Amino acid sequence: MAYENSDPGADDPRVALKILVAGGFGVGKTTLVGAVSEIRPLRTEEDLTDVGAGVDDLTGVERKTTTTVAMDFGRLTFADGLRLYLFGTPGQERFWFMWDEIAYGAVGAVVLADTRRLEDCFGAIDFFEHRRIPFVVAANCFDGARRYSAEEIQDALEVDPHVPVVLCDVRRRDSVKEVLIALIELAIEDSVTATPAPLPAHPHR
Ligand SMILES: Nc1nc2c(ncn2[C@@H]2O[C@H](COP(=O)(O)OP(=O)(O)OP(=O)(O)O)[C@@H](O)[C@H]2O)c(=O)[nH]1
Ligand SMILES: [Mg+2]
Repeated sequence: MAYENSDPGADDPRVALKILVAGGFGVGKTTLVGAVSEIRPLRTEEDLTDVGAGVDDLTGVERKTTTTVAMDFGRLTFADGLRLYLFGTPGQERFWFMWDEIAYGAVGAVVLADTRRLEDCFGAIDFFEHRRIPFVVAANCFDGARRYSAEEIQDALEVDPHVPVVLCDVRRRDSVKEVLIALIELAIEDSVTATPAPLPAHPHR
């Protein structure tokens, strides 16, 4: 797959797809969308001290000062005319009631994982498995965290062997693109081999 236009907004995309970026609290979803978006990303950050004082477990992300309370939104266009609209979900469980709304019409998802807190992404994996939305697991390699191979992470998560597990650094644009390309390839593969699940009724209709 080719990379994006030098002026990505100039041409109309031939195909536009909605992609979700999900995962546990503080795993790097907002960072990922911001690293790759060709437009200024929409963010809904609130100060952690106001929103979750005494509630949020900051273990592993002690330097984090804000959290997503609704969603992130960004856009990425590849040179072959494929445009991705990226929707980042809020990570904290008390905001998960919004996930169905945000997920509506998505063709695939990135489940971001932090290998120091792998269990935090189980909720996201369950969510996409139940809705039969194709997903890749992307392990965000935080500085200082022990490195595991993709195979080790796949074993630990016990996900279906056809679910790609990719190591990434969500701060790096090229690294995020590799994750997104793996997801698009999976979504294309799934669409030719599987009967697509019927689109669920919109949660507010
Ligand atoms: N060292 C390091 N820090 C990272 C990395 N990825 C993200 N961070 C930092 O970790 C924190 C988490 O980033 P966010 O992008 O806000 O995480 P999030 O998943 O959107 O968080 P919520 O929306 O609150 O669930 C931020 O302080 C980032 O700067 C990484 O790969 N390495
Ligand atoms: Mg966020």
